[in-house]
Amino acid sequence: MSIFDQFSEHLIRRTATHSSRRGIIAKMGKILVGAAVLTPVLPIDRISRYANAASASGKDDPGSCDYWKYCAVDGFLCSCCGGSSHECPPGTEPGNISWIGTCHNDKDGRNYLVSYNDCCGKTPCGHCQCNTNKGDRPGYAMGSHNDINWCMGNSNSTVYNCTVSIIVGVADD
Ligand code: ABN
Repeated sequence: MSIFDQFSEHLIRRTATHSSRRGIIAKMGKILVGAAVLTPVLPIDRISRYANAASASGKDDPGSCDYWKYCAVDGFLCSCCGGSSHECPPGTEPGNISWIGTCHNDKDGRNYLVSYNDCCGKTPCGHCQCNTNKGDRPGYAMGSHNDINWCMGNSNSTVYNCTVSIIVGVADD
């Protein structure tokens, strides 16, 4: 037997003689409780964890209805349809008429005017349907109703594909 093996055996036997199973379990319990109490107060950088939590909630994700710019949207997000949050997908064109909303951006604490333009010329995209509808009024209040195919104002194609959200200005300056 090598010296290392002898030393290990000696150490293990000594530990076994001087400690009970219950004692070891009790010690492990103390360590676990201590770790649970101390970990939240240790000076660890948790910013990335909170950043992930924010994007998991969709607030930072242009492919999610929770994205701040989409507060008054009604339609399929062009960012899920081959375009982006502000660009129509290839083969479609923006409608001439738009719906305007005011959305609050948590990141800088400001309110922005957002224009919701329908993209026209292809069949409805069918992905990421969002109905956040802030400021929307029932259909009988035509001037404040957003559940409308704004492509109807186009001469080329009135077929609705998806909706883009374009920042047109700051609302509270
Ligand atoms: N403005 C989006 C939309 C398009 C067609 C029908 C309803 C709403």
